[in-house]
Amino acid sequence: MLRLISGLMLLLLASLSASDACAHAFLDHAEPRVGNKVGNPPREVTLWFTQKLEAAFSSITVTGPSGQRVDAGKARISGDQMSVSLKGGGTGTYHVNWRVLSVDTHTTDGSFTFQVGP
Ligand SMILES: [Cu+2]
Repeated sequence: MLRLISGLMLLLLASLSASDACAHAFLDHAEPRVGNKVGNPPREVTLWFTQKLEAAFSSITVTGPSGQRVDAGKARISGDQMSVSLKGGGTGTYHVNWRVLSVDTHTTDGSFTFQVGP
């Protein structure tokens, strides 16, 4: 019984220190840039992260000024970079929502906006 408890304690300590040591994948920068204004609807949105991504569990959705989805669907992932093509949606505020699984097996998500207009 004592052996079982000390074994569990070791497991707990190991998982705590693992989550402390790991950095996760956070958004480093994006194109169009976070919060920026661009003249024309971009053909695609690209995000760069602080860690490499697992392609199977990483996704982006982009909604246009009237709340409609403007992303073409499947994100393309290469290393620490994720892109999705856009269908275009006029001028106004675009919302980008991302969710990624990094190679350290942790999931992170977030969102930002950019503007399209003169
Ligand atoms: Cu992590």
